[in-house]
Amino acid sequence: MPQKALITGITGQDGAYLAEFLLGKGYEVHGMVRRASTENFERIGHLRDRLTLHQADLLDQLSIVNLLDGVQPDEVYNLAAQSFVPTSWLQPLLTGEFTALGVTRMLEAVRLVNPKIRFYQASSSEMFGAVDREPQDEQTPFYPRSPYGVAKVYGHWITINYRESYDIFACSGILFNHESPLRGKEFVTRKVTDAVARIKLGLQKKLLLGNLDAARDWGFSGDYVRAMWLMLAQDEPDDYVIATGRKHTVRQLVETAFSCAGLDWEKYVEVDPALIRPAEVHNLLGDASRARAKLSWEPEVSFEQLILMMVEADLDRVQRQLDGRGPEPAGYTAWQNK
Ligand code: NAP
Ligand code: G4F
Repeated sequence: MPQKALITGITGQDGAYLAEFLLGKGYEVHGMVRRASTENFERIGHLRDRLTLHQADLLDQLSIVNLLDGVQPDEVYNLAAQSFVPTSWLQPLLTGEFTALGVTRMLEAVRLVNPKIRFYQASSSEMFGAVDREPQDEQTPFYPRSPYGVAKVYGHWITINYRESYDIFACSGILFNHESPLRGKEFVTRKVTDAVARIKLGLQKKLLLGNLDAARDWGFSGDYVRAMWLMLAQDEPDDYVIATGRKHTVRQLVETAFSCAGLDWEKYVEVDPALIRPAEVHNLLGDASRARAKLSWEPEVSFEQLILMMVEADLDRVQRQLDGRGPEPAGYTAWQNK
């Protein structure tokens, strides 16, 4: 019998990479999707006939209990969340419902349906926030700076609490920023690589950005979903920082991305004060020593390879649209070897 995995957030960036990764490992993969008036399956279009999708919602406890009861998964990966930090100031209550209480709803369903299910929670380096030390590891105190970061701290601790209270195999992956050609276009890396492609191909003249001095530890989503799976494959549950150990500023990101297309970024980029956040996380740099030692996990894609991969993918996509050929379905395999 193949192992069965259920992924919440399967239509998102990580959900698509994780689904493809688990299918490659021989898993039977199920995905939870919320009802929408039009389907939103672009990121998993190339996998659609190998997945089983089920409607349920993080806001609806009974729908999650029924889903777990029907699927009877061995592993649950809880990736669903309101994941965009600026939106969390505009919709703080909804962010708390999805990103914080949604985790408790998932854990309650595991506890009620089958406490032997192995559970992965998508925690975030945003929990570190206003850091007082560098690099950050599993012992670094949290000081979240947005309603999103606060909600993720709740999700992190409730996961640990269910592990300690009910002996559930629950792991929390504290993942630093990870990107790919499937990243949402509102996040800074993809906003930049999409703009580079559109500027290069004559469709855009300017790129408005916020804080160019913020620094992040950026890795590749395809590397990070492998770490999620490794966490659930251990003898004991634990929490792990997943990061590359290198950081770059947004300014360096912009410089790298524009130079991939032979462009001088200073001719196109302007700072828009409206994009500066009410409270910023200025610096994040991760120390993934525990993951290296216990999971034998290493990132395989460097920052420079990642940005080049994203610029090439966006150039290809925009050129296809200009040619009237439409977007190419882009999955893990398609970009893995670039
Ligand atoms: P993403 O692309 O924004 O995907 C989020 C997913 O959550 C989408 O599939 C979305 O479905 C789903 N979702 C949102 N609200 C839902 C609800 N009420 N019920 C059911 N599904 C819902 O995020 P990502 O980058 O893949 O990140 C995956 C997870 O890792 C998130 O929890 C994020 O907070 C966390 N994380 C991400 C990073 C990173 O750098 N990418 C770092 C640390 C932690 P729709 O398609 O219907 O909107
Ligand atoms: O790409 P970002 O929006 O990612 P952020 O806020 O770090 O959050 C992402 O990573 C977290 C992990 O640490 C995840 F938990 C979370 O779900 C999400 O995936 O912004 C990165 C930095 C920020 O400092 C922001 O102020 O880029 C700066 N920035 C500058 N100009 C901008 C822009 N960010 C965006 N989105 N758009 C800009 O125009």
